[in-house]
Amino acid sequence: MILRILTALSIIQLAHQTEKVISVSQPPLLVAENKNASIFCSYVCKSPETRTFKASMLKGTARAVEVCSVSWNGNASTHNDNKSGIKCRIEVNTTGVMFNLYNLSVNQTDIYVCKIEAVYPAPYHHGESNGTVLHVKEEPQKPPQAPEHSNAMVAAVAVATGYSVVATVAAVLIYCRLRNKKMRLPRNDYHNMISWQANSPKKRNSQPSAPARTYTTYRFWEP
Ligand SMILES: *[C@@H]1O[C@H](CO)[C@@H](O)[C@H](O)[C@H]1NC(C)=O
Ligand SMILES: *[C@@H]1O[C@H](CO)[C@@H](O)[C@H](O)[C@H]1NC(C)=O
Ligand SMILES: *[C@@H]1O[C@H](CO)[C@@H](O)[C@H](O)[C@H]1NC(C)=O
Ligand SMILES: *[C@@H]1O[C@H](CO)[C@@H](O)[C@H](O)[C@H]1NC(C)=O
Ligand SMILES: *[C@@H]1O[C@H](CO)[C@@H](O)[C@H](O)[C@H]1NC(C)=O
Ligand SMILES: *[C@@H]1O[C@H](CO)[C@@H](O)[C@H](O)[C@H]1NC(C)=O
Ligand SMILES: CC(=O)N[C@H]1CO[C@H](CO)[C@@H](O)[C@@H]1O
Repeated sequence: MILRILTALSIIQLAHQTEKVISVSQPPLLVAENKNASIFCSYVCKSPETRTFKASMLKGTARAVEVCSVSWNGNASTHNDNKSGIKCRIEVNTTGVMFNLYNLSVNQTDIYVCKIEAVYPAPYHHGESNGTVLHVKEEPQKPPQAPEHSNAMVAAVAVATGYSVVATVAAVLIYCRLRNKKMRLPRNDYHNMISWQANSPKKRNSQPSAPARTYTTYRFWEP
């Protein structure tokens, strides 16, 4: 009985050890402001006899899609790509692996997990990190549209200003004309005029509101 427990314990310890031969870490969150992103995965391998490594980038919570991978043995490396449609370039150095992802689209926002494997010689080990949540943002508005937009704003403001000036002048003119007629007007009409005057400044102050902002959604060209 005791022997069995000890054996079980040692198996658990062994499993724990093999799990920790390669530890991988990467940033938990990354925001891609344009269509490119670079995820650096650092790793520690406690098996110095390992000659051949493989590093892969897995996409999704199920870690089922391999975006790209690289195998290296000393100075030589082979690179596999395009399994997910994401363009990928990989750089390896002694501390980790840099995955450069290109031409990402918003709907490729997902979790991206680094997996490092000690392929040769045996025993085989592997390590996976908790992954990077990559948030691909929509590309900002194209710069050439900005001046056009502000020109339109300036024009609208100018028109509004001109309109209110004209309205003011017209109101003053009408007021003067009515004042000249005042003596001849019955009292009722005078009251009407006063109430019209009281409404007038409100009218002038309510400028036409600025034109609604036009959001131009950036769309990728369909192939
Ligand atoms: C994304 O990377 C590609 C390839 O290096 C480059 O040509 C492009 O200019 C980059 N785009 C941005 C927005 O940085
Ligand atoms: C790797 O280095 C060895 C010598 O250390 C050399 O013979 C071999 O050609 C190199 N391979 C590459 C792909 O550079
Ligand atoms: C490996 O690359 C990363 C990312 O470019 C860099 O931060 C790190 O300093 C590099 N390490 C070495 C040993 O060159
Ligand atoms: C993701 O977006 C691209 C264009 O932005 C589109 O071509 C593609 O079909 C979309 N994929 C999915 C799964 O929605
Ligand atoms: C990864 O997640 C596990 C459980 O969610 C946690 O215990 C561990 O600390 C995490 N590792 C890193 C490097 O954040
Ligand atoms: C970028 O991705 C879009 C779809 O997401 C595709 O239509 C386009 O051809 C790609 N551009 C390049 C340079 O690969
Ligand atoms: C989607 C796609 O283009 N897949 C190609 C990736 O590259 C391999 C060869 O390495 C092709 O066989 C696939 O068709």
